[in-house]
Amino acid sequence: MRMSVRTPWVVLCVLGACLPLPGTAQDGTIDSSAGPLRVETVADGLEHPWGLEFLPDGRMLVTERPGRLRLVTAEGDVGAPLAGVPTVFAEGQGGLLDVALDPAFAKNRLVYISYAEPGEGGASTAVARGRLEDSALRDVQVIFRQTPKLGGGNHFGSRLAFAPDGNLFVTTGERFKFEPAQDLSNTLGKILRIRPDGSIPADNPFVNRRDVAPAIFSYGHRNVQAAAIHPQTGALWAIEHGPRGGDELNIVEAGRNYGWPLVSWGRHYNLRDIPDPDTRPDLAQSIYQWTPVIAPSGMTFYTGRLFPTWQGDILVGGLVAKAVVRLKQDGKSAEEVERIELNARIRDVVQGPDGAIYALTDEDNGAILRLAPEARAAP
Ligand SMILES: [Ca+2]
Repeated sequence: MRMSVRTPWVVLCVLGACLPLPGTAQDGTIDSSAGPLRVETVADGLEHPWGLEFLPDGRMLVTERPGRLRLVTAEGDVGAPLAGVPTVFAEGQGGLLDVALDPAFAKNRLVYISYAEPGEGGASTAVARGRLEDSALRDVQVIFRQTPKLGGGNHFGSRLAFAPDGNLFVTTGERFKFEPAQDLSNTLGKILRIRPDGSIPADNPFVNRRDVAPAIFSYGHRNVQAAAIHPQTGALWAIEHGPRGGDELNIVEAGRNYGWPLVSWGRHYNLRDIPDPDTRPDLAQSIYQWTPVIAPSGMTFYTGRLFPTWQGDILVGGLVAKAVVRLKQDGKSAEEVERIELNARIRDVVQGPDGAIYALTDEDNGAILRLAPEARAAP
């Protein structure tokens, strides 16, 4: 059975009988197209956890939006905040955001974080990296920062995704200021492509234009908080928040304009009009959109062994949907096929080394949830 996204219930299924229970996300068994799913809280007591990454040793690195980075063991023991994390602008949607491991982490121990960086004029999205030790990030360097800093607490992005070629994609937002997403002299409302040390790849699409910020890979984005590399094509796929309606899934191509705020599937609350139609031939077309919104957070392509029927599927967290949303995709197009209702704002979705699905709940007392099949067929 499938519950409405607005209903404040979870579904408890026992031996095939499903019973809705009130409350927040909790341990139990819920129904899914892959059979009953066991949902368990691996750890809680995390304040608005935002990004999660597994280390090769099975531990997790988790960000908390107020500015803490912690190690969490597979058993759920939550470590003290790591030293060395830069001061963040922890207001509104700002704070410590995503975390990513260097592709050569096993050798260099480098960890990347994105965050809202405070400074004169307000804040802006920044990326830093440091070497992970058990109690600290060491030798932390800021490898990217937007300029100038701006007032307001909205639309900082930001997800980090390493491409197969070793470059780092950084997604941003337009700080709720609309037009900057079309202005190529800044990095607001853009997806950026940098080298791991923050330098600019020589084959970025606008490196030969002096009037363009050279880190720009694509533009016309509103607020991109979900991004992942397609496991077969190697392309970056990203999902951004629409205004009132119009969350969109985009395949991100070099140099392309994704339209915001010239066009949108949504309506911009009552602040201003976004013209119809929802796209134009000269603008990149999203491959899927949600109206009403799910409020997309983190995403992953599922490639694990626990869910054979979900191979290659997109799993994206929904803040408003309070669910993990599953989409089928074929490398060129995608379509939602299922919502795994969790009755909590979901901020990130990650595949664990065990093939289970891990989700962060965006709450004052946020949790790491683990989703796995309740019972597996005998071999
Ligand atoms: Ca668009």
